Amino acid sequence: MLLYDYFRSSAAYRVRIALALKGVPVERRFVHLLRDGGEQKQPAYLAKNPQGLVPALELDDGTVLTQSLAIIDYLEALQPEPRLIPADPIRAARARAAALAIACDAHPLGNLRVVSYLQQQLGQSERAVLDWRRHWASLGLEAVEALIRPAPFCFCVTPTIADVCLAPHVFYAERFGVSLDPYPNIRAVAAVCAEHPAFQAAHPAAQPDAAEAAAGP
Ligand SMILES: N[C@@H](CCC(=O)N[C@@H](CS)C(=O)NCC(=O)O)C(=O)O
Repeated sequence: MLLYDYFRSSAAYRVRIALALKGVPVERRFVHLLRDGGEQKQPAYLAKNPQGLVPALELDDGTVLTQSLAIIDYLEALQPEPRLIPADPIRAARARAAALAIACDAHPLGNLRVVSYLQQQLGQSERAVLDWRRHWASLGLEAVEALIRPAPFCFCVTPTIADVCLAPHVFYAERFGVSLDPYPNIRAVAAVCAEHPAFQAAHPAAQPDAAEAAAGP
């Protein structure tokens, strides 16, 4: 399988964590979201994912899956262990709720195309865009803080889909200067995730395209 990836993409980071947790090997192709006007908007990538977003997962028969949570559902069906959706229906619903609070409610508002539109089409300043990012990232953290019950991961002794979505959101929030001080539950879970080898392997700083970006102009 081939993962179309970008080191700083929260959505791709979710898929990298799920792949690492399940021990599913993939090849990777890096789609640089900023280079040459955005490689995600170029015809070669749009042929894979017409939505022009990463991640995408190309299967060995050429089928392309898009949307991080749909890709993670596929991985869960392909390789059920370790489970990312708890067996208990209430816990499963809660883990999904935390994941969706991040992936559907908070993350899209900080996405590159959204903030580029704010700046380039609506003439908002860098400062206003930073405030925007922090505001929506914080609301996402508030929502998750109230939902999770660290055990020591969000809901269980092992990571679930909630942790898979939370770690990238924490990375994003901290990158833009949001403090985790008001969120003790999230701080506890983030610390446990930071010690877990799958989360470490998936971290943006550990990706080959991060090194390339650092070495670039
Ligand atoms: N809901 C999608 C979101 C994918 C997404 O927004 N990806 C971002 C990076 S995190 C992207 O490709 N942005 C490119 C752009 O905005 O042009 C998913 O979960 O896969």
